[in-house]
Amino acid sequence: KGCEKEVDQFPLFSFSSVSSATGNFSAANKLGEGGFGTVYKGVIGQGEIAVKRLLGKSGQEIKELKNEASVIAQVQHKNLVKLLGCCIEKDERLLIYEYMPNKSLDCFLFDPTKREILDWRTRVQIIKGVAQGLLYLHQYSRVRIIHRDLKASNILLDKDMNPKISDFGMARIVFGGNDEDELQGNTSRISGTYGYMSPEYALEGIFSIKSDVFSFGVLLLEIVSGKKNTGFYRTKSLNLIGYAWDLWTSNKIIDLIDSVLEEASFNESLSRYVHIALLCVQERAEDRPTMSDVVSMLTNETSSLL
Ligand code: ACK
Repeated sequence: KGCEKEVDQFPLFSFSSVSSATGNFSAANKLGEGGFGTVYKGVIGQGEIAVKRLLGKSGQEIKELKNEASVIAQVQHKNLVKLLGCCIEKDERLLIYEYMPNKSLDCFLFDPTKREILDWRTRVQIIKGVAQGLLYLHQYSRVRIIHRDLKASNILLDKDMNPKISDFGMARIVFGGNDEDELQGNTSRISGTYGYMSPEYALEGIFSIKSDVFSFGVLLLEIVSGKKNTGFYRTKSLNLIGYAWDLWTSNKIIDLIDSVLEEASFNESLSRYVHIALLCVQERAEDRPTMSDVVSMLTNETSSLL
């Protein structure tokens, strides 16, 4: 099934309408940059939009944009960012998304002044939402999808601070197989974000739903601790890879908790969340829970896995 066909399933926007919605892609409307190009804010009628504009015209970049469109064409969930349409005209490749007024989780979590806005209740809402979105990708959607680049900057927040997973440029669709551990792929082009990457992916290019679970665990630790994962070490081949699992397990749980949360909520659920995260960042993929296990651990007060 060709990607072009899937892209065409979306409402097509004309280049001129998107261009005027974003003030001709003016610098003032720029939301940020990604590996693929630039994201702009725009207004069409009453609605606000975010436009992802592919700049590079290389085969790889076009492939990633098409990949993103073909993946997102398959999915719809309250915790996944919604694609409203696209534009393919001449040399232009645009993806048009719903606008997320609170931008990314990254902006809140690692900014000392904004971090305080994230009270425990909001963090729980974000953690549970991301877990639901990822579970949907892994198991509820018509196909199984491995995101491969889950991280704080790819979690967007709506006006009520509900999280939406974004950036499907690296996602892979895997078909068939009921045994969740069997659903894996292998790549020699290891791209993603060190620190969130599971050891088997960083070292050998093996990705699976369990490598997403690892990234989720790192994200969960970041949300609870308010600290960015920056643990790195050198491998035999002298590449730097994320070493989150050691960094976090070497600390006592209490030391991990974000100081802005301490008095209000060092409670049982907080330490439960750290335990869940530590299960997710285990070195061996087969020891990690599935997202379905994680969601039930997050929602049930008691679980045999804890
Ligand atoms: O962290 P940010 O402010 O939030 O910077 C990145 C940047 O664009 C590059 O990805 C922001 N961004 C991406 N998609 C959206 C969206 N749908 N609504 C609002 N901001 C977005 C993201």
